[in-house]
Amino acid sequence: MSTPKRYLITAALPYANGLKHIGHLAGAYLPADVYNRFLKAQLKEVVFVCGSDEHGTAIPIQAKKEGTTAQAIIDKYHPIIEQNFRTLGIEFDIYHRTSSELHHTTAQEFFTKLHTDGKLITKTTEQYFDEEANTFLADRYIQGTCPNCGYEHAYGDQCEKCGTSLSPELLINPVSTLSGKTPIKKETSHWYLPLNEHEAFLQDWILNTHGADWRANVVGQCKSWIDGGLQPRAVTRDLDWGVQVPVKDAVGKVLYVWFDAPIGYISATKQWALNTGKDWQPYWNDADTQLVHFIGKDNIVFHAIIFPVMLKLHGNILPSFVTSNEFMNLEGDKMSTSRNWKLEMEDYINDFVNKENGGAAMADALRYYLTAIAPETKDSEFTWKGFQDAVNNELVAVFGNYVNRTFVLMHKLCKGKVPPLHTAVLTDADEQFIQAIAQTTQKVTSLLEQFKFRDAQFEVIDLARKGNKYMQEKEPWIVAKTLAENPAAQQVIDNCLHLCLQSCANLAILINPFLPHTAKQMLYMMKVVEKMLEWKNAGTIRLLKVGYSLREPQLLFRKIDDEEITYQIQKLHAMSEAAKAASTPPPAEEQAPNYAPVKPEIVFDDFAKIDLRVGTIVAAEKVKKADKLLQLTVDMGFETRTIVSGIALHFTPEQVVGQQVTVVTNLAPRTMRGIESAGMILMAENADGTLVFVQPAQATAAGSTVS
Ligand code: B3M
Ligand code: ZN
Repeated sequence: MSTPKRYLITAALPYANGLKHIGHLAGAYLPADVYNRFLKAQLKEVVFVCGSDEHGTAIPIQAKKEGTTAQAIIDKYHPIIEQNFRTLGIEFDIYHRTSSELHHTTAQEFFTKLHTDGKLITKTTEQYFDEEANTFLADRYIQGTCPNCGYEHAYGDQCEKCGTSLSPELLINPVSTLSGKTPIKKETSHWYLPLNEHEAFLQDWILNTHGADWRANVVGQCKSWIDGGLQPRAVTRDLDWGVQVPVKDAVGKVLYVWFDAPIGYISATKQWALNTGKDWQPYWNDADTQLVHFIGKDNIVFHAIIFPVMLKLHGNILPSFVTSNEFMNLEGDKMSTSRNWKLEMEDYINDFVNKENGGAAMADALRYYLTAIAPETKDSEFTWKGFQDAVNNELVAVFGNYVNRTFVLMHKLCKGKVPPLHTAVLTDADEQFIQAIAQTTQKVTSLLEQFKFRDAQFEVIDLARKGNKYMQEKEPWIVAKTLAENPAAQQVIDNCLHLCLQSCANLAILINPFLPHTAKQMLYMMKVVEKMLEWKNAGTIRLLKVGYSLREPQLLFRKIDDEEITYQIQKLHAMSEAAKAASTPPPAEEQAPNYAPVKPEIVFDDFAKIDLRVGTIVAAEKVKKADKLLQLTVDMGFETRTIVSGIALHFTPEQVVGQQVTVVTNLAPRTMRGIESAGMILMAENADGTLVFVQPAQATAAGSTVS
């Protein structure tokens, strides 16, 4: 393809049925964002779209679990997921919703065109029906044993264990997830996309045109699908949640979620155009557009086989790249929402990012580690120790340290100004370092163009490593000691720091797609505007003007302590144990808890006397000779208090440190086991006696009042 005129980047639309974890982030959103920032730094015309997938059976199933409506579920999760992404620096141009009217009409028009052009076929077949719930059982409403791996809880559309995509008829021993009963079969009519008619096209387009430039995992999965023989694929369902099938008499039928969701990329582009006064059409209709899909591994066939056939039949352009990662495991096991073996973006943000002093840099720290271990060609593994090592040994010790040393020395030895470059006295080492800057830029550019994000980021850090080595060899701080007898030595110092500073400016440009917050911090230190980050500026040593005075250095990253990772590992195990306990249903008689009787009525003034505040537990230890008591040090914002709490049988000291709690602040002090307790911590008690903290849903400043 000649140089594209414009780019459209899409990242898979997450189901708005729950919080998303770092496996999702690493799989699609982070690489998409890096690519987006890389193209934008080249001043290309780029639109980066994403949004919530709000249809399919996953949503009403979650609603049932939470005892609410499908609408309430999407309204709850859509904004949180978007905010989580944005906090971690994922810079979508639009984060749209498939529940929007614009999407419904776009998807319906798309279907209608295929339908009226005679591109779809209809078939009447027998499908599973739940007599008790009086409904057909599409996709996740049916479970059974996977014919591929034997997993007993595979869904009608997919086995979550082995990733195979399924259809309800393939399940062994199917049961309805609505009633738990064995379903009967009943006739129903649906529209199908006759994939079998497009086999030759797919064969040629995927295997011949893109066999060499797409990743092996994508080509491999498509090949095995095509080799297996393609079948007509139903694009409608008997369901009441989704986009209505725009055909008269198609009552109670909606578009299959995997038919409407990818059209969500089109409706998102339309909404972006409406918001910005631009034209959306060329992005989907002009062959000079490069369309790039970033997706998870289990979305491959939908983006590389089914959606392309839909686009071709509808007259749109086809994707130039479909880029998918393998899976990222966590601490030795597969990430799983149902088993609670995961690290949610929300949790990471609460524990690391929503903190004063360096919190924002921790978003970059996560981005760094996830890219460093990106499962581009094979599964990879997130470990907390690995995270700590990457942050402490690479970001802090190599990148941050190099930038910091450069600025400190420039202030000490060059009066805080960019020193001149004395070309007459350049050494081989200087020349080599200048070359390294240019070569790194070329390498990073070429790797990013090939979607090799992991290697590209490695090269950037490696330039900082080379910078440290160069500085170590030049030893300007030693040379400075000879200045009294040899004033000309200042030229050696100038050259070294000139090149180190110019390399720092280059590092800011090159690291920007990966660690955007860090790049901005560096701009601040260099007192330059964002325009400097344009990619074309990289590779040269003419970025910072001689004589320009720069700011004092700021630490770009902080170290991760052992306690922080121990806490995270304990938390991961505790959460997964809790999920295990919750998945074992309690005996029937335990299901209705015995509620404590309601206390006698009080007037508002009685309540108003209680001073409730948010506090943060900053230290905890067991009280000697008292099994039940923990001595807590609680940061109340305005002061720090000691509170003794009877929770030692429920929590270890490590589990409570860092927790935000609600404190009764004006309760008269009590002395327990010789310790004066200045306040009380509110707890909720479940019917089975387990305790949970009453705490704010989001990080809140200590000392905030609760009313
Ligand atoms: N919502 C599946 C997923 O989150 C699906 C992606 C749609 S992309 C058009 O894995
Ligand atoms: Zn399976």
